[in-house]
Amino acid sequence: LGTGHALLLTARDETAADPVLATVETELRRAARAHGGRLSTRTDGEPGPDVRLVLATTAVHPQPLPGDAAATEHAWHALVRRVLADPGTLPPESFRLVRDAGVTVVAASSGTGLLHGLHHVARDAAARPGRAAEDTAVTDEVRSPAQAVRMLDHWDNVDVHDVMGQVERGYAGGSLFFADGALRDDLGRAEEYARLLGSIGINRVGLNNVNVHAREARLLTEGLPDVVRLAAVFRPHGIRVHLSVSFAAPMTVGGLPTADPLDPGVQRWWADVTAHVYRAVPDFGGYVVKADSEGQPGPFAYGRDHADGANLLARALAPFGGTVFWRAFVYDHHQDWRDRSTDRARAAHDHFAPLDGRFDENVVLQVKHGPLDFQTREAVSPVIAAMPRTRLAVELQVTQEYTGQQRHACYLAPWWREILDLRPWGEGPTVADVAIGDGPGGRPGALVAVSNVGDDPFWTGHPLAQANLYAFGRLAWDPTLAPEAVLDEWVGLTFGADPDVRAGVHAILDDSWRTYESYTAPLGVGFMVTPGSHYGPSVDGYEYSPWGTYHFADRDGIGVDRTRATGTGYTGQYPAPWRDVYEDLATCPDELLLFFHHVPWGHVLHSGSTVVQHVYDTHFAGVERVEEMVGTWAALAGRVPEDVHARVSERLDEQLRSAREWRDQLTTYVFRKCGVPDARGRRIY
Ligand code: GCW
Repeated sequence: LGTGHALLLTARDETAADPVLATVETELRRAARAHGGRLSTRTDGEPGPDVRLVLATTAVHPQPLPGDAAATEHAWHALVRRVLADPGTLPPESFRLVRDAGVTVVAASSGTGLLHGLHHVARDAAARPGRAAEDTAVTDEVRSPAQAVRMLDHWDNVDVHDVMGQVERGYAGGSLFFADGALRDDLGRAEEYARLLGSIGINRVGLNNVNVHAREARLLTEGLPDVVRLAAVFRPHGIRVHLSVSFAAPMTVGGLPTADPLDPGVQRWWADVTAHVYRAVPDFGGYVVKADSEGQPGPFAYGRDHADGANLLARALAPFGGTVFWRAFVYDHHQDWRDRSTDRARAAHDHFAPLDGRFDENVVLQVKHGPLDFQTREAVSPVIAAMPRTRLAVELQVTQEYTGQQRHACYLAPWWREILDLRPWGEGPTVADVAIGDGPGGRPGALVAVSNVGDDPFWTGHPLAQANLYAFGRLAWDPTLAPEAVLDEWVGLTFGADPDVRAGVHAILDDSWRTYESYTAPLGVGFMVTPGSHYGPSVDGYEYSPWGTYHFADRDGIGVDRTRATGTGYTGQYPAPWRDVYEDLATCPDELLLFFHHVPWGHVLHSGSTVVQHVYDTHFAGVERVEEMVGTWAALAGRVPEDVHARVSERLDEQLRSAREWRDQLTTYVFRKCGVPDARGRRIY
């Protein structure tokens, strides 16, 4: 604004009814304090000629406007009148942005729409420093989120749990919400987090871990005051909260003898408990459920299926407009490694595809993007194409469980774009379209991700991992944004306009996901991580385990035969063309080769290299790229805040150490299995 003036126009009784409007006002005051300029509201009289930014709800009557009493009609008066006289139809989260002759008008039908508009203007200003009021380009556009439900799930526990710590797969310290076995008294950081999420357009947050332990199961009942407080933290930013619940809660919390979804007593229990939640949190979003998975209770115990289970909760939520996010991550984690016919990758489709059409309309089936488990590279889950009569959410992992655990710099937006852009039927709708509701069934689902924040001073452990959180929100809003452009925005907002910092962060992050891939598990084979922690290499760590994640390397070859012809038949879960593309060695993409096929070490890839030489080359090259990252960052000393520089340097040192370990273990393992030397004679142990 500089010395200019901002004006917030709302109708008389609107602010009391819409808490997000108060946030818009607070944000404007903060901005004015930080960057200069003044703010007026509807009742403030005579804003004068220097109004640069007007935020108005469509409930505002264009006549009279503040300042109308004065003799002169200012330019902004005419513009605001024009917009408000005919604002168009604006859904609650949309906004209209009009720029003319140095004045910007944002109009929306709700506080949330206005807040999105304000953040858009702020982002735009930060991304284009120097773009000032004299910019006279005329704009008139409506902006809306592509995806209606944009959700972050927290895997936070109230208590600290022995193996997983407080935040399951959390790499940024303890929970922002809970400490010492209770909700924090001071929710100041949670408030900052809510503000941050609101600024990137997130509109739902799952508050607790999908593995629901005893204490957390009671957030529904005795713990409800905590949920009330957290809902109040998120509400002013347009975000609704969800709880992960335990399917066994009627027994463990309610004292009933069963949790059978067809039992009337169980149905009544869920209806009552849900009504109680809504009395306390009227805008409660609903439940998130992990059932019959990795030890969590579920409907299988009663001989029921997952539609019975999900609909039980959906019917309790329906009277209040709530939604159940039911996870499709269901597989046998007690597999016998000797059994070559069972294929974990098949499990979600085997369980859920036959249930298509049986889920109530307020059930969203939440599907991990890949068939296995958030690996660095996986094919897209075949469930996404298999359930046109079901609302589907695609689940991503912002927390870097398998992608370097926020010790490695790994910018995931390029990976997410590949996933979202894939066309499950070869042509027609993309994965993003299916989640949006533009798939064959036309049912809107959601984009969901597991959050990566904690109480770490840098929020995400690795300061550069903030870019992933930012990018998730931006891609959920608009899945067609280019990953480099999103990174550019994040760098501008985070570090300012220094072109060297911008170039340096791009050099480090743009290709970092492929770099990570290059020194870890090759060609889509997955895992090879240390069991339990999932950090660092352990090539055979899971090979004889019950978890169903094998690579089957022997002296002759490596990979999992998932073909219809000779393997587990998994390729048959895809529609054409993918069922054939993946089935045939001639068309299967290199990067997924070992996910779909078991091949000899000497098999020649489309790239022209052999599998064994590919492992050698990528692993040496990956480490070299990390060495370059270290140098690039070192050169930015003094140009970014010192504490950020120190933390990133420390993480990069660890990344380099770990990448060398991956390289040496992988190349040595492969050499010892097959005895084929590196064509370039590099050091193998
Ligand atoms: O990848 C696995 C993780 C588990 C997690 C599970 C899931 C919350 O290792 O820690 O449990 O996925 O997504 O449910």
